[in-house]
Amino acid sequence: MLLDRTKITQFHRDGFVAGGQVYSSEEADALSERMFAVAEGQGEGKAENVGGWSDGTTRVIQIVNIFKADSLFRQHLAQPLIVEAVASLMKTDTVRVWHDQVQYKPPHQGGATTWHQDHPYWPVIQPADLVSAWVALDDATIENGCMWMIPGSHLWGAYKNGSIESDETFTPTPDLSLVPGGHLPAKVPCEVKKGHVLFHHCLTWHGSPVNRSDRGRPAIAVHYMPGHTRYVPEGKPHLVEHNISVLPGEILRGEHFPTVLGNN
Ligand SMILES: O=C(O)CCC(=O)C(=O)O
Repeated sequence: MLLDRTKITQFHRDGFVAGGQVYSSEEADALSERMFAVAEGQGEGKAENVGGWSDGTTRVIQIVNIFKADSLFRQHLAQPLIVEAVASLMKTDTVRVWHDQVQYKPPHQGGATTWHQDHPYWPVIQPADLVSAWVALDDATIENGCMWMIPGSHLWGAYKNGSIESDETFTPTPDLSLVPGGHLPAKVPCEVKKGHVLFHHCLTWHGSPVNRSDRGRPAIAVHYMPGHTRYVPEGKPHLVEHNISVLPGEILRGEHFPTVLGNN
């Protein structure tokens, strides 16, 4: 079991919690080798999307639904320790996958993932009760661009469209009139050891700065839905929405949204 009562309480207070080790170093290496293969078009199958972003000097490689391209990543969705932990965090006995997402920041030129909340980017699913499990496939440190979080921010609802302004020190600079109490708690770095997992709520403010170190930063996030998540097609569309076969208002299930705990 990854999470005891203290850690679960910490998650509900802060909106994120470190979960501990889920893979050995060798297992993490095996996943990162497969990740590079998929990024180079040498996977067993095809991911939903292999892309990313660049500002000319830095870049992030992003792969969405790598589980469709590789059997080890398909197995990863149902990693028993992770699934048990997210079920307890989401207080559900049914867990499905919304989608997965690799973000790789290459050495020296790894780009930033700007401060944001996840759920406003997923307006087609409701309610905002999802939890993500982010596994480091090599040590994620302050130097190579680990994630940073704002404790308690998951309790504030959606901030604008989910995108949060920040300054040159990678510190959020939101409109404080939209922050409860008008005061922003200090950002917290979340270093994660290779093969370990970090959980965050889908409304927690988070981001990851550039990687100028000698070491790449490979990681896989899986965004898990509790069983009561429904398809509510309002607002802007989403990359994986074309995979949805249920009707508006129905529970979101189907072959593209694997059930990893409970009945389909
Ligand atoms: O991998 C990162 O640095 C960012 C990932 C992220 O934003 C997420 O998992 O929600």
